Amino acid sequence: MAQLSRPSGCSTSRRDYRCGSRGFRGTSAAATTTTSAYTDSGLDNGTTYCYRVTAVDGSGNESSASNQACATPAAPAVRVVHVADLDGTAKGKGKSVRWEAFVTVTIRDSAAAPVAGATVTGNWSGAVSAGASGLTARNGSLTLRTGDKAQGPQVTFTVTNVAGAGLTYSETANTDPDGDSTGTAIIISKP
Ligand SMILES: [Ca+2]
Repeated sequence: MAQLSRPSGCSTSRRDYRCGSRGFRGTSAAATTTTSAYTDSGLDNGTTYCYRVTAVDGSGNESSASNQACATPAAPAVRVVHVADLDGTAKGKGKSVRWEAFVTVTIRDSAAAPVAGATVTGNWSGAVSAGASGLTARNGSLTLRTGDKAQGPQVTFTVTNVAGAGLTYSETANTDPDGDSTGTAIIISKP
């Protein structure tokens, strides 16, 4: 995007003709505006667009054009992220049949850098049926817990989504270096 800026000294008075400006893209007028800024949209990324501005007064007299200013729009950077590890632990509650499971999820990007602030969403199934979600910390990890309500021999945690501003989740890249999960799902057994 490029903006055609208000000429210096332009007042906000509606009668101030200097506030009326006409932008050019190439050799034809791209837009006419009476406001202080203009956003040019619908452009192609990677293509350079150059602009000049003229001012037009109430009688249609047009100034000479300003110097040219150029800009090249680019697509926003996309960070592709995946689950780099799932680890599970379990804790018994004395003689109670109930127990608690914990899963630590680690998110990394395609350069293997830890991803902080990613929202990990998943669900527990088996000994507990519940959804769970949370934000990764600086080291790219977060730990989710079932609470003291697991009843049954084992519980599975499955990651259903990883989301965040500028992040794209690639489930097919999920992995687990120690092999105790598929990278997407992990089974945790009663202690
Ligand atoms: Ca693991």
